Amino acid sequence: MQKRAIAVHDISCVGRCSITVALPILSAAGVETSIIPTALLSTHTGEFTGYTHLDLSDQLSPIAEHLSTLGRSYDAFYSGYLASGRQVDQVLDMLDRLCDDSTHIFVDPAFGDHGRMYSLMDETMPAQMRKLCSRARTIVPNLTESCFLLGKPYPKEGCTPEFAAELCRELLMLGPENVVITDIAFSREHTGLAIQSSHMSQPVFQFRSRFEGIFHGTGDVFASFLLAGLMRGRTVQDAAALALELTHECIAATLESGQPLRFGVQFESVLPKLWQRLEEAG
Ligand code: PXL
Repeated sequence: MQKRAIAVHDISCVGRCSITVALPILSAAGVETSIIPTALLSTHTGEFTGYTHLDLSDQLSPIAEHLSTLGRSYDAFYSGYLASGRQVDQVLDMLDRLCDDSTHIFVDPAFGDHGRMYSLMDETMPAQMRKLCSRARTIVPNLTESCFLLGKPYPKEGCTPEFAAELCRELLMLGPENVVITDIAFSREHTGLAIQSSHMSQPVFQFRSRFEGIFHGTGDVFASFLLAGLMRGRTVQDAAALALELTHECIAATLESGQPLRFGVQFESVLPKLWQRLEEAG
């Protein structure tokens, strides 16, 4: 049976993030994907100025209410960038309306990076997002979001394996079964993931060589590849390894193309490989 997901993110018209990444990646994995847009922006807020921003909070409950009458169930509920801390309560309400016990609730907190919250975020976001993480089966925070979620200072001087393990342990205590932290690095040369599921006593780490630069939207690209792998039956560690490998290839392709980095990473050329690798997995 074809799998079905619902993706709850903003629409950034230009810049390859959120829905413009989640939708093509999940579709390329063979997953039917519906969307609920949380905000409409002309670009992401990372390396652009003068962007437009329309908060779609007043649409969320009516959309969820209508969708709940359609008699459809979802194999995965994928939440990403939300326009405000208040929207978390609306997303929690969506979980009640649109999900059942078998729905994989997959949460990318998507509110910060590089030690800071994104430009339009309000202070309530970390505490609100903790509530959503508590309802999730899998969470995919980056190092910055993990620190904000747990009220810990961002390790400016670098992360240690002990600190990464502490983050994983405390994030698991919020309630999810699987924690995948991105942007984990113990040296300048590598970057990667800390992965821990509730049955594990320690995280496992996966690394790739690090490219110099800030690559917008890679969190969304990675999370979308990860969910694609999970929905196609991979284990968390296998799906994470595939997502890390493919994200690395997207960055390499972007650097080779010479495109300005604020337009996001070139994931399009990697989609055939995603399909191929998921088919191999059977
Ligand atoms: O990729 C995360 C993201 C999503 N949506 C918007 C953003 C960002 C990161 O800056 O600004 C609008």
